[in-house]
Amino acid sequence: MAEPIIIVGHKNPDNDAISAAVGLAFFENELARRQGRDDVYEAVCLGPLPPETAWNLEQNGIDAPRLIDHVEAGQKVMLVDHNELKQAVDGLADAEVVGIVDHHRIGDVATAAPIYMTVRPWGSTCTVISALCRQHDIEIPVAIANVLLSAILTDTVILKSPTATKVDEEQIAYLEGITGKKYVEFGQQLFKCRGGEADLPIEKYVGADAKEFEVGSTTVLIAQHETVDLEGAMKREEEARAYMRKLQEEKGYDFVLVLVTDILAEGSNFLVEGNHAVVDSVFGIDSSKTVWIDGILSRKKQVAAPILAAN
Ligand SMILES: [Mn+2]
Repeated sequence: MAEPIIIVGHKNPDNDAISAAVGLAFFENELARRQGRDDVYEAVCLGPLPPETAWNLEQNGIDAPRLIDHVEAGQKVMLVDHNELKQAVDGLADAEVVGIVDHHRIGDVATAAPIYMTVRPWGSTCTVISALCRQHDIEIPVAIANVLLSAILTDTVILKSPTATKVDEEQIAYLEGITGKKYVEFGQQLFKCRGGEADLPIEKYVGADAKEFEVGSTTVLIAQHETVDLEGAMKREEEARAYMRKLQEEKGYDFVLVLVTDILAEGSNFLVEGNHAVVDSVFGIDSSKTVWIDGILSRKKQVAAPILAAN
């Protein structure tokens, strides 16, 4: 048997990097069989499986891709979900890249020979792979459809991300038809695998996506914590507020606002520590305690902009 052509995603793999390797290996093996080629394709990975990937592969009876840390010189490789050397497997410069399937900007991987390259500006690499299967009339088995669907959902944050496109929606609908799954529910199950809320260090909860803004002569901090488990997130409200007060005192912020955004319910809880007069007048609320506002998803457009405009 020929030595396998390996299919590999980026370092520090996410669900899309691993699911795309599994999905593309299915597609390439099927295509080779139809075309009477004896090429064999093997999905591999460069790091541990994210919890949602481990769960989903197990549910579908698919073995985890083999873990590797480098490739030998001359090894034939297909890249998924990346095309930049600094994200790629060690040794790639001396290997032979024979294909790329991706949804990122074009980086710096150079090849000696012409290759197959399918790059689309869609929400996930698995969207591209689902489209490839359909284009080639390759019927997707339920297990592989679950794998592809999972990564479209995690990469597009269940279609809520600004990176989600019409094509992602179409492929989700197609894969729902095969798997019999409802995508919102499945997406929620996947995000819940991350466990997240209870284990997240509080400085990440508050600070992972925090930005300073100048409001008049003062500086404020506006942070956003996105979740699919609002109840779990709000169990940590007191801890979050204590950390917000600490930040406010240390940095001299006029106020610290944390939006706890439920991406499924499409709204946000407003948590304010410090001088809440500005937030109150802009949004017509009393933020001395937590207030929910429907429809608030974007810190930039719906929160920071009106607060800055009010001064
Ligand atoms: Mn991706």
